[in-house]
Amino acid sequence: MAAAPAPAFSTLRYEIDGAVATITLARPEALNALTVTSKEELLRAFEAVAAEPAIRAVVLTGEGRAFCAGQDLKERLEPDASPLDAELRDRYNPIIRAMRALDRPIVGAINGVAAGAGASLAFACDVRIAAEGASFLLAFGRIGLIPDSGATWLLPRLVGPAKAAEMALLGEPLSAADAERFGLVVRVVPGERLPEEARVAAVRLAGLAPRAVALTKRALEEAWTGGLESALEREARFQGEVGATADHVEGIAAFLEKRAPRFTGE
Ligand code: T3D
Repeated sequence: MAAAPAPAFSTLRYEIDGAVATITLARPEALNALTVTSKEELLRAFEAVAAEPAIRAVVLTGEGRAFCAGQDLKERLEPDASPLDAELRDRYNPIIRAMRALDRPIVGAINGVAAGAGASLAFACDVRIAAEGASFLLAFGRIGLIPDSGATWLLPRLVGPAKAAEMALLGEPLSAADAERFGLVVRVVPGERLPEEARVAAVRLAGLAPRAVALTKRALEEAWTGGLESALEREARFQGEVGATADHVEGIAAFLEKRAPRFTGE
């Protein structure tokens, strides 16, 4: 099935290539810092993915030398800027929810520094690959704020509570190499290789059985909030669902016939 034409945006690029959508934050002159418009557009981009079943994987990346420098601090000083709690509830939190609720995997191609809410965007991806010069920075303490946009929940689960506390309280940046050591990124690659590495990972994800990928993402997500008992029961429920799909039958047939599977989402 062909994907619908890509919607138009002014602060990001939204490109579809086969079953993969690539969202590129594109305000490089401000290190892709997030304005009201870019937050609204980013949410709209994830909504466009959610509405398009032909897209089976997403790459999120940034243009230029940064992934995203978080809230645009120049815009924050404008007299009509929303109060911080409203800005989080109305603009940041919906993006993080949309990313975590999306039933397609998101590959974060972390091309440079990911700071503040930009780091949270990276944490909300399902798989992260980093360029050698990339880093993660909870730059909140320096401006008298607390980590937000899901960072206090996501980061300890990704790197462990001790490293998360160091990053959150002391504002220590995490280099790409250390991010790999702590399991935050799956791989560090030379910057020029990053787009291709991210594309290969996304294409691979897009070739898997869509319902199984969706329910694996959900099972991993829900397992964070419950005990082993609820995980066992959820796995049984989800497995019952994917076990009844044509893709499961096709997967077994392909294995036995020693060929690549042709998954259709049925
Ligand atoms: O609405 C709300 O406020 C609530 C939500 C809050 C969520 C948040 O994200 S709060 C955290 C906001 N982000 C930050 O505090 C990070 C600020 N930026 C930095 O710490 C550094 O720029 C970086 C560590 C990201 C990169 O450092 P460096 O030395 O590589 O670059 P630079 O020279 O500092 O920045 C280059 C340009 O980008 C510079 O502009 P200029 O001087 O060339 O015209 C700089 O002002 C601009 N820039 C960088 N970050 C931001 C930014 N402009 C606006 N907002 C930014 N966040």
